Amino acid sequence: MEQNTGYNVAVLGATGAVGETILKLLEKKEFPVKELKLLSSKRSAGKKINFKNREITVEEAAPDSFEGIDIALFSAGGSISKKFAPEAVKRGAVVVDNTSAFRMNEDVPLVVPEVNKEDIKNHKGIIANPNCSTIQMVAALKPIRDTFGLNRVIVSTYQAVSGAGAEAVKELEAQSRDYLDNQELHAELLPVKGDKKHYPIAFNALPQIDVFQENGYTFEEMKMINETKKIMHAPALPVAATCVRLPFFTSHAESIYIEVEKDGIEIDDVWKALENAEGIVLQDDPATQTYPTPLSAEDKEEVFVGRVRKDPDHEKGFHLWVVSDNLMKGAALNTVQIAQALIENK
Ligand code: NAP
Ligand code: 3JM
Repeated sequence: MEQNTGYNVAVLGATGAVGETILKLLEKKEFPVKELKLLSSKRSAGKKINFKNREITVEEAAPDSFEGIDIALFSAGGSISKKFAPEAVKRGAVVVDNTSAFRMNEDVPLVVPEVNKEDIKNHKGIIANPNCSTIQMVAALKPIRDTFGLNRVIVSTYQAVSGAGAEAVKELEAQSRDYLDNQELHAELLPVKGDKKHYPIAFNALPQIDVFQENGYTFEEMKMINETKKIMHAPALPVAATCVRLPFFTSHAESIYIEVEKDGIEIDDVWKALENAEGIVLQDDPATQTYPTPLSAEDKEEVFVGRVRKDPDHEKGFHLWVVSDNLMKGAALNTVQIAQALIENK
């Protein structure tokens, strides 16, 4: 049923992996939607999607699609955001953008509500949602930094294929079947659509997510590095990243090495800081083999932390294992939480 009160909401990229999850969450969280507009490319225009027992027809995105829209949730890729965000803002909408298009712009807040919700109020029409791998990492680092200070971060990621979109999920499915049937593998998409070479992801590990930069890091790695500093308001924090794609469908896992500022910190202290933190669930008990995995985190809203260990050689060094559903907290949930915070501020 249509509501009379609430906000006119547009979802750009509504037929994609992130867009579909956004729709599920708007419904589950009872986001106050008055009118809902579902936008995609020409390919999916005309498709019908169910929202709150109502069929909504997907429309091809155009500048005028944003007429009368209060909140626009974008997840259709960076170039599409660059094209449509100014059009939406011009028409009075606030855009929550899931792409890397505006994240590092000075006048665009980059927000993980548990970490820097207060930055939302500085927006000038666009609020950026960070990269999936960044979100779960800063959510786990925030309580540690607040309690003990933070001197260094080194992360290696183990990322699910759904982070590369619905087509990448299909590629892994097809290659897995072909591999088990002793057939030739067809790699047409991963590691990066449009890059020169493609490698099979099935039964493999690809140390390239997004395109290479001049410094030898990939763009995904540089997103983690630069976004972490921006969200945590810590421009001088040393951060290094290695991002790897693995053949599972959902949830990113991260092995994170940190050095804290304070002396004399023990594992118990880190556990305590994490246990009380918003959005974090500690799953850490070697005696019972308790730790999070990509499968155990699937469809969950929280960021799960386990395997907290003290570095054998560095008194202030710790190692953590952090897992979260990349389409939930990593993308759609964080977007919806930003939209919720936005309407709370009003
Ligand atoms: P996806 O499954 O490939 O879906 C892409 C969506 O964008 C589809 O709805 C598609 O519509 C739409 N689209 C494509 N070209 C368009 C165009 N020219 N005009 C309007 N709509 C267009 O990808 P995804 O995994 O959902 O990711 C979408 C984007 O979200 C990514 O490109 C990335 O920038 C961002 N993302 C962010 C995070 C994060 O960590 N914050 C994570 C994943 C993705 P059709 O059905 O018509 O093709
Ligand atoms: C996650 O613009 C594009 O082609 C999308 C690339 C992309 C991004 C991005 O840079 O926006 C794919 C998957 C992300 C992201 O969240 O950074």
